[in-house]
Amino acid sequence: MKLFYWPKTRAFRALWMLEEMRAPYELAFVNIRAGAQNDAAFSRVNPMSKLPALDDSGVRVAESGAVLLYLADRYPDARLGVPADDPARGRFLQWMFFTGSCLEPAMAERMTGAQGNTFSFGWGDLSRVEHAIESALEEGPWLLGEPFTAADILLASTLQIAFVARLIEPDGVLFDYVERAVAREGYERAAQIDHREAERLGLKPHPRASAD
Ligand SMILES: N[C@@H](CCC(=O)N[C@@H](CS)C(=O)NCC(=O)O)C(=O)O
Repeated sequence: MKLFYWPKTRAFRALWMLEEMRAPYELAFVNIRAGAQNDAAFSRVNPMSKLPALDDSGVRVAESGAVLLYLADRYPDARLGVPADDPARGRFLQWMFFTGSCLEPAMAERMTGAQGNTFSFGWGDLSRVEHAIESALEEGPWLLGEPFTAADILLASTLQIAFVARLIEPDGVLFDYVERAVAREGYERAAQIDHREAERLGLKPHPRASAD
């Protein structure tokens, strides 16, 4: 299993997933700051020329949500997904799509200061997105209640960015949720690898959001 990766990017989500699963993998470095994502060889892996992407013995997958869903299904024993015949699969898929379809566009909109049409835009707006996450977390520590899943990796890693960029205030239910997620051993291992590689490559380490 090869993860196309560069530190301090959305490839971190896939790294976190792989570390949670303890699956064997190697990192293939794509220096997106130097334009390596536009090389013809990588464009064949992901025609969008973006990270993350996977090559699993010739099976190529890009888009972080799809990468995590692929891994969850490929390694069911890691229990980071929900089997197709489980009634919880529907909710799991909903949250697997939510980060890329709702949270990220709402964050981008808030960042640009644009005034969107909340009725027509698929993500509504950031307030509606925050409210949806808060209501999902009423049931338990994670999106699906007790089990921690790939959907939590997507969501928590993206909320972390929203906190650092002060698009969402780092407090309350969402902050506690992210704190729980980053306390996991899988996160810690992935963060250490990301920091180590960022340092080795001369990049600045990721800032962490704090409640103060
Ligand atoms: N929707 C994509 C977004 C991926 C993305 O934007 N990756 C950034 C790094 S965080 C990238 O590779 N940018 C390089 C470029 O656009 O040329 C996903 O979730 O995988």
